[in-house]
Amino acid sequence: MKKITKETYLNWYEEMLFWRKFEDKLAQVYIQQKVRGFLHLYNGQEAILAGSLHAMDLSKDKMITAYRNHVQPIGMGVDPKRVMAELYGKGTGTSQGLGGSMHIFSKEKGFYGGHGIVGGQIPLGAGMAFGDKYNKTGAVTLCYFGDGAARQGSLHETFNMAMLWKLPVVFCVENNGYAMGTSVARTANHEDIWKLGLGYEMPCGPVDAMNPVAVAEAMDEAIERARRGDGPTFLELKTYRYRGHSMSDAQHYRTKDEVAEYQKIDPITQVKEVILEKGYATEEEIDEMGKNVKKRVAECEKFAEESPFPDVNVMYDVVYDQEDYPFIPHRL
Ligand SMILES: Cc1ncc(C[n+]2csc(CCOP(=O)(O)OP(=O)(O)O)c2C)c(N)n1
Ligand SMILES: [Mg+2]
Repeated sequence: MKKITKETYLNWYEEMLFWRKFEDKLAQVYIQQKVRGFLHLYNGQEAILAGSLHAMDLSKDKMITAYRNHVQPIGMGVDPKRVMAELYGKGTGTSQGLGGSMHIFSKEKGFYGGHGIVGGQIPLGAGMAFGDKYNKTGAVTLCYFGDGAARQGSLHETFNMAMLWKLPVVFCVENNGYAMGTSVARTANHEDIWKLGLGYEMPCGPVDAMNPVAVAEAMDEAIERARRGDGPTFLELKTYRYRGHSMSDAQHYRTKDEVAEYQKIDPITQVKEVILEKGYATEEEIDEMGKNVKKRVAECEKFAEESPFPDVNVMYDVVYDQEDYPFIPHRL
């Protein structure tokens, strides 16, 4: 694995803080109704992305995930201003403002969405890996989904075929304890989701996903396995989301104390503690990083605010269009 150095820790700290503050800003502008529709935030789960990016080869590896998808494309190199603009529904957004929160996408940077159908991305991720195996690109796909999605039948069909064909994919369940408001304990006979891999003899196991080092190590082993042609791995990334399922979640299913317990092992705080302990930076330098993050978020907000909405005709460029289709004329 690439060494985890002082630079790694400093980068992790600043980037995780940026993702956190970017999402906090989204929550704020959502309440002001500048961002509409659904909004699912990633606060608390940032170590998953930080650890994964460390282990990936960003020149070719790919990522696909569910609807909690604003910060992953940023991590993979998409301009955060364009992600914020997409959420505002602006023409400068990653999908010209037509996709919105759940549908960030960038083929150029290897980020394949952004999927609102729970578990829909599991077979799609395997399909991407099939393409890479077929075309011998050497790329690996990281396919993320929630604990709720892990109970979909499509997971089992996909696991079976991915193992049969030894596809270069890492299946990652982000177990944050709840599927909307339903706890893992209430949905299955056992809570060790990683054990679903055993039935397919797929290498699998649990990972402390509040810690980017643990994620990077597990991910590195899984990616290397996939890259050398030995097939998929199933990782249960044990994490926690501080905010509700979406902005409309009243969170009656858990206590504030439970959230506070997890905040004690917050990934950003854990990284900050290592930085201070090892003398990688002083408190003042850390404050400076915080200020820089604030500035970066403000730039994204300004860009999104000032961008124009897409021209109304744009929406007809992305729907099926056939001259003799028997509908009323749909060109404006
Ligand atoms: C096929 C399908 N069924 C139901 C829904 C409604 N739904 C959206 S998210 C969700 C829960 C998913 O749980 P999990 O994957 O753990 O996600 P989390 O709440 O942690 O984001 C459900 C049932 C959906 N979007 N798609
Ligand atoms: Mg969940």
